[in-house]
Amino acid sequence: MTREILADTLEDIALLLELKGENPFKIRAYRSGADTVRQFPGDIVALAREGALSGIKGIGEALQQKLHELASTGALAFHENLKAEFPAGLFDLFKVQGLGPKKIKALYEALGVDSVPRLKEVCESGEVASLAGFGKKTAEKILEAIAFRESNADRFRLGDVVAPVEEILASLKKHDDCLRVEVAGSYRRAKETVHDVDFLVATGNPGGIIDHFVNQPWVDRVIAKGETKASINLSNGLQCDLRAVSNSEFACALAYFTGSKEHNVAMRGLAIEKGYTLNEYRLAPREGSEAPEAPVFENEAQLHRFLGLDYIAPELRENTGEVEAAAEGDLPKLIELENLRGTFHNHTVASDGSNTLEEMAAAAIDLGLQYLGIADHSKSSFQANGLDEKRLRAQIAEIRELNLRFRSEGTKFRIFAGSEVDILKDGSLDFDDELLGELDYVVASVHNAMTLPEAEMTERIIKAVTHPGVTMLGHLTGRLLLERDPYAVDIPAVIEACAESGTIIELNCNPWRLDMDWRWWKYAVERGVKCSINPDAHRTTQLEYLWFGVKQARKGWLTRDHVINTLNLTAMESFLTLEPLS
Ligand code: DGT
Ligand code: CA
Ligand code: ZN
Repeated sequence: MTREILADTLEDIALLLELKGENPFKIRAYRSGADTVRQFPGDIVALAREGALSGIKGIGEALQQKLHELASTGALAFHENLKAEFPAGLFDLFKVQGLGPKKIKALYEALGVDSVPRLKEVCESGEVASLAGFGKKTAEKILEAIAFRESNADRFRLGDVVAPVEEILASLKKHDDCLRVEVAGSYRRAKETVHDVDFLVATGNPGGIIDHFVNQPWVDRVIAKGETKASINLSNGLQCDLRAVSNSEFACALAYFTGSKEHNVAMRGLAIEKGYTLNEYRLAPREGSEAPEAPVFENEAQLHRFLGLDYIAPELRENTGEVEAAAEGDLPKLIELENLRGTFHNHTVASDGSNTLEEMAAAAIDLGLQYLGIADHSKSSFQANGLDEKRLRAQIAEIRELNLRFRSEGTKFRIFAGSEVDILKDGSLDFDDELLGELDYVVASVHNAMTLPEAEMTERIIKAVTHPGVTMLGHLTGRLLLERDPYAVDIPAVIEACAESGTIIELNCNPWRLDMDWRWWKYAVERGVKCSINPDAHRTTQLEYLWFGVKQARKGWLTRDHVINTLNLTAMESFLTLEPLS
Protein backbone atom coordinates (compact mmCIF):
# COMPACT_ATOMS: atom_id res chain seq x y z
CA MET A 1 0.00 0.00 0.00
CA THR A 2 1.30 3.41 -0.88
CA ARG A 3 0.25 7.00 -0.40
CA GLU A 4 -0.41 7.21 -4.16
CA ILE A 5 -2.83 4.28 -4.10
CA LEU A 6 -4.76 5.84 -1.22
CA ALA A 7 -4.98 9.22 -2.93
CA ASP A 8 -5.74 7.79 -6.39
CA THR A 9 -8.53 5.64 -4.99
CA LEU A 10 -10.22 8.67 -3.43
CA GLU A 11 -9.79 10.55 -6.69
CA ASP A 12 -11.31 7.60 -8.54
CA ILE A 13 -14.30 7.57 -6.22
CA ALA A 14 -14.84 11.28 -6.87
CA LEU A 15 -14.93 10.58 -10.63
CA LEU A 16 -17.35 7.71 -10.19
CA LEU A 17 -19.63 9.80 -8.01
CA GLU A 18 -19.55 12.52 -10.65
CA LEU A 19 -20.57 9.98 -13.25
CA LYS A 20 -23.47 9.01 -11.05
CA GLY A 21 -24.41 12.67 -10.72
CA GLU A 22 -24.03 12.63 -6.93
CA ASN A 23 -24.02 15.59 -4.56
CA PRO A 24 -21.13 17.98 -5.41
CA PHE A 25 -20.21 18.43 -1.73
CA LYS A 26 -19.68 14.72 -1.33
CA ILE A 27 -17.58 14.68 -4.51
CA ARG A 28 -15.48 17.58 -3.29
CA ALA A 29 -14.90 15.82 0.04
CA TYR A 30 -13.25 12.89 -1.77
CA ARG A 31 -11.18 15.19 -3.95
CA SER A 32 -9.88 17.30 -1.12
CA GLY A 33 -9.34 14.10 0.86
CA ALA A 34 -7.09 12.90 -1.94
CA ASP A 35 -5.19 16.20 -1.77
CA THR A 36 -4.79 15.92 1.97
CA VAL A 37 -3.46 12.37 1.67
CA ARG A 38 -0.94 13.46 -0.98
CA GLN A 39 0.42 16.30 1.11
CA PHE A 40 0.19 14.90 4.61
CA PRO A 41 3.65 15.38 6.15
CA GLY A 42 3.63 12.16 8.23
CA ASP A 43 3.29 8.46 7.40
CA ILE A 44 -0.34 8.57 6.31
CA VAL A 45 -0.31 4.93 5.19
CA ALA A 46 0.65 3.68 8.65
CA LEU A 47 -1.92 5.95 10.31
CA ALA A 48 -4.62 4.70 7.95
CA ARG A 49 -3.64 1.09 8.58
CA GLU A 50 -3.85 1.61 12.32
CA GLY A 51 -7.13 3.50 12.06
CA ALA A 52 -5.52 6.57 13.61
CA LEU A 53 -6.66 9.28 11.20
CA SER A 54 -9.06 11.15 13.44
CA GLY A 55 -8.31 14.83 13.87
CA ILE A 56 -6.66 15.27 10.47
CA LYS A 57 -8.19 18.30 8.80
CA GLY A 58 -9.75 17.42 5.46
CA ILE A 59 -10.43 13.75 6.25
CA GLY A 60 -13.89 13.29 7.70
CA GLU A 61 -15.22 10.20 9.41
CA ALA A 62 -16.50 8.50 6.26
CA LEU A 63 -13.12 8.90 4.57
CA GLN A 64 -11.23 7.75 7.65
CA GLN A 65 -13.07 4.44 7.62
CA LYS A 66 -12.54 3.95 3.92
CA LEU A 67 -8.84 4.73 4.13
CA HIS A 68 -8.52 2.33 7.05
CA GLU A 69 -10.23 -0.47 5.14
CA LEU A 70 -8.09 0.17 2.07
CA ALA A 71 -4.79 0.40 3.94
CA SER A 72 -5.43 -2.60 6.19
CA THR A 73 -6.98 -4.99 3.65
CA GLY A 74 -5.57 -3.72 0.34
CA ALA A 75 -9.05 -3.17 -1.13
CA LEU A 76 -12.11 -1.02 -0.58
CA ALA A 77 -15.55 -2.58 -1.08
CA PHE A 78 -17.23 0.80 -1.63
CA HIS A 79 -14.82 1.56 -4.48
CA GLU A 80 -15.12 -1.91 -6.02
CA ASN A 81 -18.92 -1.73 -5.95
CA LEU A 82 -18.96 1.70 -7.54
CA LYS A 83 -16.60 0.56 -10.26
CA ALA A 84 -18.78 -2.48 -10.93
CA GLU A 85 -21.64 -0.15 -11.86
CA PHE A 86 -19.76 1.04 -14.93
CA PRO A 87 -17.87 -0.70 -17.73
CA ALA A 88 -14.10 -0.71 -17.18
CA GLY A 89 -13.35 1.10 -20.45
CA LEU A 90 -15.31 4.14 -19.32
CA PHE A 91 -12.36 5.26 -17.22
CA ASP A 92 -10.19 5.68 -20.30
CA LEU A 93 -12.61 8.35 -21.52
CA PHE A 94 -11.49 10.68 -18.75
CA LYS A 95 -8.06 10.72 -20.32
CA VAL A 96 -9.38 12.21 -23.55
CA GLN A 97 -8.69 15.95 -23.44
CA GLY A 98 -11.86 18.00 -23.20
CA LEU A 99 -14.13 15.25 -21.90
CA GLY A 100 -15.49 15.74 -18.38
CA PRO A 101 -17.90 13.62 -16.35
CA LYS A 102 -21.00 15.40 -17.67
CA LYS A 103 -20.13 14.73 -21.31
CA ILE A 104 -19.02 11.18 -20.55
CA LYS A 105 -22.25 10.49 -18.74
CA ALA A 106 -24.27 11.84 -21.67
CA LEU A 107 -22.29 9.81 -24.20
CA TYR A 108 -22.65 6.67 -22.14
CA GLU A 109 -26.36 7.02 -21.56
CA ALA A 110 -27.39 8.19 -25.01
CA LEU A 111 -25.01 6.26 -27.23
CA GLY A 112 -23.61 3.51 -25.04
CA VAL A 113 -20.10 4.92 -25.31
CA ASP A 114 -18.09 2.79 -22.89
CA SER A 115 -14.59 2.83 -24.38
CA VAL A 116 -12.27 4.95 -26.50
CA PRO A 117 -12.75 2.83 -29.65
CA ARG A 118 -16.52 3.17 -29.29
CA LEU A 119 -16.12 6.91 -28.79
CA LYS A 120 -14.13 7.12 -32.00
CA GLU A 121 -16.87 5.22 -33.81
CA VAL A 122 -19.68 7.55 -32.78
CA CYS A 123 -17.59 10.63 -33.58
CA GLU A 124 -16.82 9.35 -37.05
CA SER A 125 -20.40 8.24 -37.75
CA GLY A 126 -21.78 11.65 -36.86
CA GLU A 127 -23.94 10.30 -34.02
CA VAL A 128 -22.12 12.51 -31.49
CA ALA A 129 -22.78 15.66 -33.49
CA SER A 130 -26.53 15.13 -33.16
CA LEU A 131 -26.39 14.82 -29.36
CA ALA A 132 -27.61 17.80 -27.32
CA GLY A 133 -24.64 19.82 -26.05
CA PHE A 134 -22.33 18.37 -28.70
CA GLY A 135 -21.83 19.37 -32.31
CA LYS A 136 -19.73 18.74 -35.36
CA LYS A 137 -16.88 20.79 -33.95
CA THR A 138 -16.94 18.90 -30.66
CA ALA A 139 -16.78 15.62 -32.54
CA GLU A 140 -13.75 16.86 -34.51
CA LYS A 141 -12.04 18.03 -31.31
CA ILE A 142 -12.62 14.65 -29.67
CA LEU A 143 -11.18 12.83 -32.68
CA GLU A 144 -8.11 15.08 -32.60
CA ALA A 145 -7.67 14.43 -28.90
CA ILE A 146 -7.91 10.68 -29.45
CA ALA A 147 -5.35 10.82 -32.27
CA PHE A 148 -3.00 12.86 -30.08
CA ARG A 149 -3.29 10.31 -27.29
CA GLU A 150 -2.67 7.42 -29.67
CA SER A 151 0.45 9.01 -31.09
CA ASN A 152 1.82 9.40 -27.55
CA ALA A 153 0.57 6.12 -26.15
CA ASP A 154 4.00 4.65 -25.61
CA ARG A 155 5.61 7.62 -23.84
CA PHE A 156 5.62 8.80 -20.23
CA ARG A 157 6.25 12.19 -18.65
CA LEU A 158 9.55 12.33 -16.78
CA GLY A 159 7.64 13.42 -13.68
CA ASP A 160 5.49 10.30 -13.77
CA VAL A 161 8.40 7.87 -13.78
CA VAL A 162 10.68 9.36 -11.13
CA ALA A 163 9.03 7.54 -8.21
CA PRO A 164 9.09 4.02 -9.71
CA VAL A 165 12.60 4.57 -11.10
CA GLU A 166 13.91 5.63 -7.69
CA GLU A 167 12.27 2.60 -6.10
CA ILE A 168 13.82 0.16 -8.59
CA LEU A 169 17.18 1.91 -8.29
CA ALA A 170 17.11 1.57 -4.52
CA SER A 171 16.24 -2.11 -4.72
CA LEU A 172 19.11 -2.78 -7.15
CA LYS A 173 21.54 -0.80 -5.00
CA LYS A 174 20.74 -2.93 -1.97
CA HIS A 175 21.47 -6.20 -3.78
CA ASP A 176 24.72 -7.90 -2.74
CA ASP A 177 25.79 -8.56 -6.32
CA CYS A 178 25.44 -4.93 -7.35
CA LEU A 179 28.75 -3.07 -7.48
CA ARG A 180 27.41 0.03 -9.23
CA VAL A 181 24.09 0.99 -10.71
CA GLU A 182 22.89 3.93 -12.80
CA VAL A 183 19.84 4.78 -14.85
CA ALA A 184 20.94 5.51 -18.42
CA GLY A 185 18.93 6.46 -21.54
CA SER A 186 16.56 9.37 -21.94
CA TYR A 187 15.80 9.36 -18.22
CA ARG A 188 19.40 10.22 -17.38
CA ARG A 189 19.44 12.87 -20.09
CA ALA A 190 16.28 14.29 -18.46
CA LYS A 191 14.23 14.24 -21.63
CA GLU A 192 10.79 15.67 -20.89
CA THR A 193 9.20 12.34 -21.83
CA VAL A 194 10.67 8.85 -21.95
CA HIS A 195 9.74 5.71 -23.81
CA ASP A 196 11.44 3.20 -21.56
CA VAL A 197 13.92 3.26 -18.70
CA ASP A 198 17.38 1.73 -19.04
CA PHE A 199 19.09 0.46 -15.88
CA LEU A 200 22.74 -0.53 -15.93
CA VAL A 201 24.55 -2.50 -13.22
CA ALA A 202 28.15 -3.50 -12.72
CA THR A 203 28.30 -6.96 -11.24
CA GLY A 204 30.36 -10.16 -11.01
CA ASN A 205 27.16 -12.19 -10.91
CA PRO A 206 24.69 -11.08 -13.59
CA GLY A 207 22.37 -14.06 -12.98
CA GLY A 208 21.73 -13.13 -9.37
CA ILE A 209 20.87 -9.54 -10.08
CA ILE A 210 18.73 -10.34 -13.12
CA ASP A 211 16.69 -12.79 -11.02
CA HIS A 212 16.27 -10.10 -8.40
CA PHE A 213 15.20 -7.52 -10.99
CA VAL A 214 12.41 -9.63 -12.49
CA ASN A 215 11.08 -10.80 -9.12
CA GLN A 216 9.97 -7.55 -7.55
CA PRO A 217 6.43 -6.74 -6.41
CA TRP A 218 6.10 -3.94 -8.97
CA VAL A 219 6.82 -6.24 -11.93
CA ASP A 220 3.63 -6.74 -13.88
CA ARG A 221 5.11 -8.83 -16.68
CA VAL A 222 8.53 -10.14 -17.61
CA ILE A 223 9.01 -9.32 -21.28
CA ALA A 224 12.41 -10.98 -21.69
CA LYS A 225 15.03 -12.52 -19.44
CA GLY A 226 18.50 -13.49 -20.61
CA GLU A 227 21.89 -14.01 -19.01
CA THR A 228 22.95 -10.37 -18.94
CA LYS A 229 19.75 -8.47 -19.65
CA ALA A 230 16.08 -8.45 -18.84
CA SER A 231 13.01 -6.35 -19.60
CA ILE A 232 9.95 -5.91 -17.46
CA ASN A 233 6.69 -4.02 -17.59
CA LEU A 234 5.32 -2.13 -14.59
CA SER A 235 1.57 -2.11 -14.04
CA ASN A 236 1.32 1.38 -15.59
CA GLY A 237 2.81 -0.04 -18.80
CA LEU A 238 6.27 1.46 -18.36
CA GLN A 239 9.00 -0.80 -19.71
CA CYS A 240 12.24 -1.08 -17.74
CA ASP A 241 15.36 -2.75 -19.11
CA LEU A 242 18.29 -3.94 -17.08
CA ARG A 243 21.73 -4.66 -18.50
CA ALA A 244 24.50 -6.22 -16.46
CA VAL A 245 28.15 -5.61 -17.33
CA SER A 246 31.47 -6.15 -15.59
CA ASN A 247 32.86 -3.35 -13.47
CA SER A 248 35.60 -2.64 -16.02
CA GLU A 249 33.02 -2.23 -18.79
CA PHE A 250 30.73 -0.02 -16.77
CA ALA A 251 32.00 3.42 -17.83
CA CYS A 252 31.82 2.69 -21.57
CA ALA A 253 28.48 0.92 -21.19
CA LEU A 254 27.04 3.86 -19.25
CA ALA A 255 28.23 6.29 -21.92
CA TYR A 256 26.73 4.13 -24.65
CA PHE A 257 23.36 3.46 -23.04
CA THR A 258 22.92 7.04 -21.94
CA GLY A 259 22.85 8.07 -25.59
CA SER A 260 21.42 9.88 -27.30
CA LYS A 261 21.89 7.81 -30.41
CA GLU A 262 22.94 10.96 -32.27
CA HIS A 263 25.42 11.90 -29.56
CA ASN A 264 26.85 8.37 -29.73
CA VAL A 265 27.34 8.71 -33.48
CA ALA A 266 29.33 11.90 -32.92
CA MET A 267 31.40 10.24 -30.18
CA ARG A 268 32.14 7.22 -32.36
CA GLY A 269 33.20 9.53 -35.16
CA LEU A 270 35.60 11.30 -32.85
CA ALA A 271 37.01 7.97 -31.60
CA ILE A 272 37.61 6.86 -35.18
CA GLU A 273 39.54 10.06 -35.92
CA LYS A 274 41.80 9.12 -33.04
CA GLY A 275 42.26 5.52 -34.27
CA TYR A 276 39.76 3.81 -31.96
CA THR A 277 36.45 2.02 -32.10
CA LEU A 278 33.97 2.85 -29.35
CA ASN A 279 31.20 0.42 -28.49
CA GLU A 280 29.01 -0.43 -25.54
CA TYR A 281 31.85 -2.27 -23.75
CA ARG A 282 35.10 -0.58 -24.52
CA LEU A 283 37.30 1.77 -26.47
CA ALA A 284 39.80 -0.27 -28.52
CA PRO A 285 42.41 0.53 -31.21
CA ARG A 286 41.03 0.05 -34.71
CA GLU A 287 42.43 -2.75 -36.80
CA GLY A 288 45.66 -1.62 -38.35
CA SER A 289 45.81 1.56 -36.29
CA GLU A 290 48.95 2.56 -34.41
CA ALA A 291 46.96 3.88 -31.49
CA PRO A 292 48.00 2.45 -28.09
CA GLU A 293 45.66 0.31 -25.99
CA ALA A 294 43.20 2.39 -24.02
CA PRO A 295 43.18 1.99 -20.24
CA VAL A 296 40.19 0.68 -18.30
CA PHE A 297 38.05 3.74 -17.60
CA GLU A 298 36.69 4.04 -14.11
CA ASN A 299 34.09 6.57 -15.12
CA GLU A 300 32.79 8.54 -18.09
CA ALA A 301 34.90 11.58 -17.27
CA GLN A 302 38.07 9.52 -17.84
CA LEU A 303 36.71 8.28 -21.17
CA HIS A 304 35.88 11.82 -22.27
CA ARG A 305 39.29 13.04 -21.13
CA PHE A 306 41.04 10.29 -23.08
CA LEU A 307 39.23 11.44 -26.22
CA GLY A 308 40.38 15.00 -25.59
CA LEU A 309 37.06 16.23 -24.26
CA ASP A 310 35.89 17.99 -21.15
CA TYR A 311 33.27 15.99 -19.29
CA ILE A 312 29.91 16.27 -21.02
CA ALA A 313 26.97 16.23 -18.59
CA PRO A 314 24.24 13.72 -19.58
CA GLU A 315 21.63 16.46 -20.07
CA LEU A 316 23.73 17.91 -22.91
CA ARG A 317 24.09 14.71 -24.89
CA GLU A 318 21.63 15.49 -27.66
CA ASN A 319 24.22 16.23 -30.37
CA THR A 320 23.52 19.93 -30.51
CA GLY A 321 27.19 20.89 -30.52
CA GLU A 322 28.26 19.48 -27.15
CA VAL A 323 31.04 17.26 -28.53
CA GLU A 324 32.64 20.15 -30.44
CA ALA A 325 32.29 22.46 -27.45
CA ALA A 326 33.83 19.85 -25.14
CA ALA A 327 36.79 19.53 -27.51
CA GLU A 328 37.29 23.31 -27.50
CA GLY A 329 36.90 23.64 -23.73
CA ASP A 330 33.77 25.72 -24.43
CA LEU A 331 31.13 23.84 -22.49
CA PRO A 332 29.07 26.05 -20.20
CA LYS A 333 29.25 25.59 -16.44
CA LEU A 334 25.68 24.38 -16.06
CA ILE A 335 23.32 25.66 -13.43
CA GLU A 336 22.71 23.45 -10.39
CA LEU A 337 19.78 23.19 -8.02
CA GLU A 338 21.94 24.61 -5.22
CA ASN A 339 22.38 27.83 -7.18
CA LEU A 340 18.73 28.85 -6.82
CA ARG A 341 18.09 31.45 -4.13
CA GLY A 342 14.36 31.90 -4.58
CA THR A 343 11.60 31.34 -7.05
CA PHE A 344 8.53 32.94 -8.63
CA HIS A 345 5.07 31.97 -9.85
CA ASN A 346 3.39 30.03 -7.06
CA HIS A 347 -0.25 29.70 -6.08
CA THR A 348 -2.11 29.65 -2.77
CA VAL A 349 -5.62 28.85 -1.55
CA ALA A 350 -6.58 32.36 -2.64
CA SER A 351 -6.89 31.01 -6.22
CA ASP A 352 -6.49 27.31 -7.10
CA GLY A 353 -3.66 26.29 -4.77
CA SER A 354 -4.01 23.99 -1.77
CA ASN A 355 -1.85 25.80 0.80
CA THR A 356 -1.91 29.18 2.50
CA LEU A 357 0.64 31.95 2.04
CA GLU A 358 2.22 31.04 5.35
CA GLU A 359 2.45 27.36 4.50
CA MET A 360 3.98 28.08 1.11
CA ALA A 361 6.50 30.44 2.70
CA ALA A 362 7.40 27.92 5.41
CA ALA A 363 8.01 25.27 2.74
CA ALA A 364 10.23 27.65 0.75
CA ILE A 365 12.22 28.51 3.87
CA ASP A 366 12.60 24.78 4.50
CA LEU A 367 14.14 24.37 1.06
CA GLY A 368 16.66 27.07 1.94
CA LEU A 369 15.21 29.71 -0.36
CA GLN A 370 15.43 33.41 0.49
CA TYR A 371 12.33 34.54 -1.37
CA LEU A 372 9.14 33.19 -2.82
CA GLY A 373 7.09 34.91 -5.49
CA ILE A 374 3.36 34.39 -5.13
CA ALA A 375 1.33 34.76 -8.32
CA ASP A 376 -2.25 33.67 -7.91
CA HIS A 377 -4.58 33.78 -10.89
CA SER A 378 -6.31 36.96 -11.98
CA LYS A 379 -10.05 37.52 -12.21
CA SER A 380 -10.60 36.29 -15.78
CA SER A 381 -9.40 32.85 -14.76
CA PHE A 382 -12.66 32.31 -12.91
CA GLN A 383 -12.35 28.53 -13.32
CA ALA A 384 -9.23 28.81 -11.15
CA ASN A 385 -10.91 31.15 -8.65
CA GLY A 386 -8.83 34.08 -9.91
CA LEU A 387 -8.55 37.14 -7.63
CA ASP A 388 -10.30 40.38 -8.43
CA GLU A 389 -8.75 43.76 -7.57
CA LYS A 390 -10.11 43.78 -4.05
CA ARG A 391 -8.94 40.30 -3.14
CA LEU A 392 -5.53 40.90 -4.72
CA ARG A 393 -5.06 44.14 -2.75
CA ALA A 394 -6.00 42.26 0.41
CA GLN A 395 -3.41 39.62 -0.45
CA ILE A 396 -0.75 42.25 -1.04
CA ALA A 397 -1.48 43.65 2.44
CA GLU A 398 -1.31 40.17 3.94
CA ILE A 399 2.06 39.59 2.30
CA ARG A 400 3.42 42.89 3.67
CA GLU A 401 2.31 41.81 7.17
CA LEU A 402 3.99 38.43 6.84
CA ASN A 403 7.18 40.02 5.57
CA LEU A 404 7.26 42.31 8.60
CA ARG A 405 6.87 39.28 10.80
CA PHE A 406 9.78 37.51 9.09
CA ARG A 407 11.89 40.57 9.68
CA SER A 408 10.95 40.90 13.33
CA GLU A 409 11.71 37.21 13.82
CA GLY A 410 15.09 37.65 12.17
CA THR A 411 14.25 35.32 9.26
CA LYS A 412 16.02 36.40 6.09
CA PHE A 413 13.10 35.69 3.82
CA ARG A 414 10.67 37.68 1.74
CA ILE A 415 7.48 36.93 -0.10
CA PHE A 416 7.14 38.89 -3.32
CA ALA A 417 3.60 39.95 -4.07
CA GLY A 418 2.76 39.15 -7.66
CA SER A 419 -0.01 37.98 -9.89
CA GLU A 420 -0.32 35.56 -12.76
CA VAL A 421 -2.20 38.02 -14.87
CA ASP A 422 -4.22 36.65 -17.74
CA ILE A 423 -3.23 37.84 -21.18
CA LEU A 424 -6.65 38.57 -22.65
CA LYS A 425 -7.56 37.64 -26.18
CA ASP A 426 -6.48 41.01 -27.58
CA GLY A 427 -3.16 41.01 -25.71
CA SER A 428 -4.27 43.43 -23.01
CA LEU A 429 -3.86 42.49 -19.37
CA ASP A 430 -6.48 41.50 -16.83
CA PHE A 431 -5.56 44.35 -14.40
CA ASP A 432 -5.01 48.05 -14.96
CA ASP A 433 -1.59 49.69 -14.73
CA GLU A 434 -2.28 51.14 -11.32
CA LEU A 435 -2.77 47.74 -9.71
CA LEU A 436 0.14 46.22 -11.68
CA GLY A 437 2.25 49.02 -10.22
CA GLU A 438 1.35 47.99 -6.69
CA LEU A 439 2.77 44.50 -7.25
CA ASP A 440 6.39 43.47 -6.72
CA TYR A 441 6.40 41.56 -10.00
CA VAL A 442 4.00 40.28 -12.65
CA VAL A 443 3.79 37.00 -14.56
CA ALA A 444 1.67 37.23 -17.71
CA SER A 445 0.14 34.04 -19.08
CA VAL A 446 -2.37 32.83 -21.64
CA HIS A 447 -5.17 30.70 -20.18
CA ASN A 448 -7.99 31.01 -22.70
CA ALA A 449 -8.59 31.45 -26.43
CA MET A 450 -5.74 29.03 -27.09
CA THR A 451 -6.78 28.21 -30.63
CA LEU A 452 -6.10 31.61 -32.20
CA PRO A 453 -4.23 31.55 -35.52
CA GLU A 454 -0.46 31.79 -35.11
CA ALA A 455 -0.10 35.40 -36.21
CA GLU A 456 -2.81 36.58 -33.84
CA MET A 457 -1.48 34.56 -30.93
CA THR A 458 2.04 35.86 -31.53
CA GLU A 459 0.84 39.46 -31.69
CA ARG A 460 -1.24 38.93 -28.54
CA ILE A 461 1.71 37.58 -26.53
CA ILE A 462 4.13 40.18 -27.85
CA LYS A 463 1.73 42.94 -26.86
CA ALA A 464 1.67 41.53 -23.31
CA VAL A 465 5.40 40.97 -22.90
CA THR A 466 6.21 44.46 -24.09
CA HIS A 467 3.85 45.99 -21.52
CA PRO A 468 6.15 47.77 -19.03
CA GLY A 469 4.27 46.27 -16.07
CA VAL A 470 5.12 42.69 -17.04
CA THR A 471 8.18 41.12 -15.41
CA MET A 472 8.00 37.70 -17.00
CA LEU A 473 6.10 35.56 -19.46
CA GLY A 474 4.48 32.41 -18.02
CA HIS A 475 4.40 29.00 -19.80
CA LEU A 476 5.06 30.36 -23.30
CA THR A 477 3.29 27.67 -25.35
CA GLY A 478 0.69 26.32 -22.93
CA ARG A 479 1.59 22.74 -23.84
CA LEU A 480 0.59 19.89 -21.56
CA LEU A 481 3.02 17.10 -22.34
CA LEU A 482 1.38 14.07 -23.97
CA GLU A 483 -1.96 15.79 -23.46
CA ARG A 484 -2.23 19.10 -25.29
CA ASP A 485 -0.14 20.51 -28.12
CA PRO A 486 1.55 23.89 -27.74
CA TYR A 487 -0.59 26.68 -29.09
CA ALA A 488 0.39 28.03 -32.46
CA VAL A 489 2.88 30.79 -31.73
CA ASP A 490 6.04 32.12 -33.37
CA ILE A 491 8.52 31.37 -30.58
CA PRO A 492 11.55 33.20 -32.05
CA ALA A 493 9.42 36.32 -32.52
CA VAL A 494 8.34 36.20 -28.87
CA ILE A 495 11.93 35.63 -27.77
CA GLU A 496 12.99 38.64 -29.84
CA ALA A 497 10.28 40.81 -28.27
CA CYS A 498 11.32 39.72 -24.76
CA ALA A 499 14.94 40.48 -25.61
CA GLU A 500 14.02 44.00 -26.68
CA SER A 501 11.78 44.76 -23.72
CA GLY A 502 13.95 43.02 -21.13
CA THR A 503 11.12 40.66 -20.22
CA ILE A 504 12.11 37.41 -18.53
CA ILE A 505 10.85 34.11 -19.93
CA GLU A 506 9.75 31.50 -17.45
CA LEU A 507 10.90 27.92 -17.47
CA ASN A 508 7.79 26.43 -15.94
CA CYS A 509 8.91 23.35 -13.97
CA ASN A 510 5.59 21.61 -13.68
CA PRO A 511 6.43 18.20 -15.22
CA TRP A 512 3.31 18.45 -17.36
CA ARG A 513 4.61 21.67 -18.89
CA LEU A 514 8.40 22.16 -18.88
CA ASP A 515 7.65 25.23 -20.94
CA MET A 516 9.54 27.05 -22.58
CA ASP A 517 11.02 23.89 -24.04
CA TRP A 518 14.75 23.24 -23.48
CA ARG A 519 15.43 23.36 -27.20
CA TRP A 520 14.87 27.14 -27.29
CA TRP A 521 16.96 28.32 -24.37
CA LYS A 522 20.34 28.40 -26.07
CA TYR A 523 18.86 30.76 -28.64
CA ALA A 524 17.00 32.83 -26.05
CA VAL A 525 20.08 33.51 -23.94
CA GLU A 526 22.11 34.30 -27.04
CA ARG A 527 19.52 37.03 -27.64
CA GLY A 528 20.08 38.20 -24.06
CA VAL A 529 16.85 36.92 -22.53
CA LYS A 530 16.95 35.83 -18.89
CA CYS A 531 15.27 32.71 -17.56
CA SER A 532 13.28 32.33 -14.36
CA ILE A 533 12.94 28.75 -13.13
CA ASN A 534 9.40 28.67 -11.70
CA PRO A 535 7.66 25.69 -10.13
CA ASP A 536 4.10 26.98 -10.66
CA ALA A 537 3.48 25.20 -7.34
CA HIS A 538 -0.13 24.71 -6.33
CA ARG A 539 0.87 23.08 -3.04
CA THR A 540 3.95 23.08 -0.83
CA THR A 541 5.34 19.78 -2.11
CA GLN A 542 5.34 21.07 -5.67
CA LEU A 543 8.14 23.50 -4.87
CA GLU A 544 10.25 20.41 -5.47
CA TYR A 545 9.38 20.71 -9.16
CA LEU A 546 12.39 23.04 -9.24
CA TRP A 547 14.43 19.86 -9.71
CA PHE A 548 12.76 19.26 -13.09
CA GLY A 549 13.27 22.88 -14.05
CA VAL A 550 16.97 22.80 -13.32
CA LYS A 551 17.34 19.60 -15.38
CA GLN A 552 15.59 21.26 -18.33
CA ALA A 553 17.65 24.43 -17.90
CA ARG A 554 20.79 22.28 -18.07
CA LYS A 555 19.48 20.69 -21.26
CA GLY A 556 19.13 24.24 -22.54
CA TRP A 557 22.83 24.94 -21.76
CA LEU A 558 21.93 27.50 -19.09
CA THR A 559 24.44 28.69 -16.53
CA ARG A 560 23.85 30.39 -13.22
CA ASP A 561 24.15 33.79 -14.88
CA HIS A 562 21.32 33.09 -17.30
CA VAL A 563 18.86 32.35 -14.53
CA ILE A 564 17.44 35.31 -12.65
CA ASN A 565 16.39 33.44 -9.53
CA THR A 566 19.98 32.61 -8.69
CA LEU A 567 20.24 36.21 -7.44
CA ASN A 568 20.25 36.46 -3.67
CA LEU A 569 17.51 38.38 -1.88
CA THR A 570 19.30 41.71 -1.81
CA ALA A 571 20.23 41.52 -5.47
CA MET A 572 16.70 40.47 -6.37
CA GLU A 573 15.18 43.38 -4.43
CA SER A 574 17.40 45.71 -6.33
CA PHE A 575 16.59 44.01 -9.66
CA LEU A 576 12.87 44.46 -8.97
CA THR A 577 13.58 48.05 -7.81
CA LEU A 578 12.05 47.37 -4.40
CA GLU A 579 12.99 48.90 -1.08
CA PRO A 580 14.97 46.32 0.85
CA LEU A 581 13.03 44.90 3.78
CA SER A 582 16.06 44.22 5.92
P1 DGT B 1 13.63 6.61 -25.22
O1 DGT B 1 13.73 5.32 -24.49
O2 DGT B 1 12.98 6.50 -26.55
O3 DGT B 1 13.01 7.66 -24.39
O4 DGT B 1 15.12 7.14 -25.54
P2 DGT B 1 16.52 6.50 -25.19
O5 DGT B 1 17.54 7.49 -25.58
O6 DGT B 1 16.53 6.01 -23.78
O7 DGT B 1 16.65 5.30 -26.21
P3 DGT B 1 16.73 3.72 -26.00
O8 DGT B 1 16.07 3.30 -24.74
O9 DGT B 1 16.24 3.12 -27.27
O10 DGT B 1 18.27 3.41 -25.92
C1 DGT B 1 19.07 3.84 -24.84
C2 DGT B 1 20.37 4.32 -25.35
O11 DGT B 1 21.11 3.23 -25.94
C3 DGT B 1 20.25 5.33 -26.46
O12 DGT B 1 20.08 6.63 -25.97
C4 DGT B 1 21.57 5.16 -27.17
C5 DGT B 1 21.84 3.69 -27.04
N1 DGT B 1 21.42 3.00 -28.26
C6 DGT B 1 20.38 2.17 -28.39
N2 DGT B 1 20.30 1.73 -29.65
C7 DGT B 1 21.30 2.30 -30.33
C8 DGT B 1 21.75 2.25 -31.69
O13 DGT B 1 21.17 1.58 -32.52
N3 DGT B 1 22.84 3.01 -32.00
C9 DGT B 1 23.47 3.78 -31.08
N4 DGT B 1 24.52 4.51 -31.46
N5 DGT B 1 23.09 3.85 -29.83
C10 DGT B 1 22.02 3.12 -29.44
CA1 CA C 1 15.13 4.44 -22.92
ZN1 ZN D 1 -0.77 29.52 -15.58
